[in-house]
Amino acid sequence: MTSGIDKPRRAGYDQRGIHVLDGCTPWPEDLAAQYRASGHWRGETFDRLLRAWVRAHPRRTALVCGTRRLDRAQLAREAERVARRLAGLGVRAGDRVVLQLPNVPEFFTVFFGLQRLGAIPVLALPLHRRSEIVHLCRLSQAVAYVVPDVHQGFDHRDLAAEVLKESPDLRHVLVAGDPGAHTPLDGPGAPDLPPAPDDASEVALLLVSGGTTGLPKLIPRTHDDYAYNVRASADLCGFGPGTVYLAALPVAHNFALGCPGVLGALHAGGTAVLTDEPDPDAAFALIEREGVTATALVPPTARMWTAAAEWGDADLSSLRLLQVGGARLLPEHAAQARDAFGPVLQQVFGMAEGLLNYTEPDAPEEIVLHTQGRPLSPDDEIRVVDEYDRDVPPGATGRLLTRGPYTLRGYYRAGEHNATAFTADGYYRTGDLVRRTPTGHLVVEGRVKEQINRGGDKVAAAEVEEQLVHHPAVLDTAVVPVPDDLLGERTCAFVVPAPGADAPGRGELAAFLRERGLAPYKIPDRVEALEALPVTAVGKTDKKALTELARELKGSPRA
Ligand code: OOB
Repeated sequence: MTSGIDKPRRAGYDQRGIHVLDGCTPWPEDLAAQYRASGHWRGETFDRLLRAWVRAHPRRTALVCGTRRLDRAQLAREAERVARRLAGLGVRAGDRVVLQLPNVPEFFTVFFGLQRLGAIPVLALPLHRRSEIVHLCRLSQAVAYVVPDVHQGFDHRDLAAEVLKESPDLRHVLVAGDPGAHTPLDGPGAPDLPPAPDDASEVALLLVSGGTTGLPKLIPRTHDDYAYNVRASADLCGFGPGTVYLAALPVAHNFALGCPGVLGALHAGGTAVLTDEPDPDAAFALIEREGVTATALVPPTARMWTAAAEWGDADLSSLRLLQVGGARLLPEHAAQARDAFGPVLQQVFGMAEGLLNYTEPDAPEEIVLHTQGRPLSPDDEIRVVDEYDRDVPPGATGRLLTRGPYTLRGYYRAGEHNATAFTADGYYRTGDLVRRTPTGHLVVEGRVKEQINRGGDKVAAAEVEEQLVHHPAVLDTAVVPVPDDLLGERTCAFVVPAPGADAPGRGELAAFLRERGLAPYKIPDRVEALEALPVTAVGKTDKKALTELARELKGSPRA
């Protein structure tokens, strides 16, 4: 199954002759030149960066996970071993590999192993299931899929067996742990490796977007742009050799990976502690034990930590930076966190697509409590516009458009979607409604995109709707957010039963969606039957009216 290994290939093409950047939109040359000239883009690949990090401090601890500790030299050696293993299986530069691992060291040995080969990790989230993974494998034409054996009671080997059947390009499933019927990640590999590709303008990784349409999109991040994302974030957050970063959010997500995240800690000469248990009991014990100095949370977890810190007696004095982002943090919750943890709070408004906004570590309290931060780069271009793309007056709320040195110019292989997701001059339409303060900080006021933000987990309404209409008793459906005290929002699905059918209840639809392989966090929290969906004057489903209705129904008994 390793056809074409020895075929000579042209630079930039994978072994099937597909251009690696096929479907990726490069930055215009003049802007690329500007980003290089200003030192944002330094021509360094992640493979080179890892080597530099090892040379600087080979014995310094890179990763801690439970009782396991890897220094930088060990991390690089393990990555090289994975690279040989994958090369032995025929994985080559430019190939895509879906990586679905939780917060364990193997995530990084595989990530850097792929970087060594010039192969491209597609970073699936641990909670993604058959529907998402098959889509990611097909869209990226992945040749391999890397999974844990069992994680949080879910057997990823069974999932992988199903994915294999439905993904024509997928040749290998590699398991970190007990491989079952698949290939072990550990094992013999190629005796030699080809030279590491060294073009930093190539794609280094593909991140999964929160999505607004039927299926998740892939976000190409180049070495140049993502290394800048990591370096500039680490600088702004004051990361250094003494940094001990606790990754309590999934490292497959941009926030914990590179904002500054684990990669930022490694870049700065620090250490990353990996955990899958963000609950305060487990996390506080780790903070004490490892002397954690920085971490990142979504708002619901931040609230749990705040409550626990107010009552508990854990020694959290090592903590210098508590980042909260991914969803709206109410000012009163921000104030409570500040009271519980001291002046260490930082708000982060970011997106896998690129643009990052941070409140500065020395920002006045007013800024930290009431804004979601300021763009990271002096070359981040921001526009706040109305529905016709006209700039709104200063300080008014409008739609956020952005372009810059680490914001994508197009989703991967998504020509049609890109035509509406970007302006003609390359601004990304974030779908967020913001207002800009006189200091240049942004306040997130809402969104125009049809996405539900379930405590940081993003649910594209259309993706759930497209699954629901497959149910024989569902004629039509619309999924909208409902406010929720803890998660900020939950999902409500309105369903119109098919003629003659009884409206299916939540339990039945949840089982149906699980069966169809949808990630568990996308399953509607609430289901309401309607005779017909309300429509707007132009005949489209009136989501505004439905969102209002969901709000009103909130207190009533659930279906
Ligand atoms: C982060 O990335 P994604 O790709 O999961 O989600 C991006 C979207 C934003 O467009 C916005 O709608 C929402 O999540 N969001 C926030 C927010 N941070 C993100 N909404 C309100 N307040 C905030 N602070 O979520 C992400 C990526 C990198 C760093 C941090 C978060």
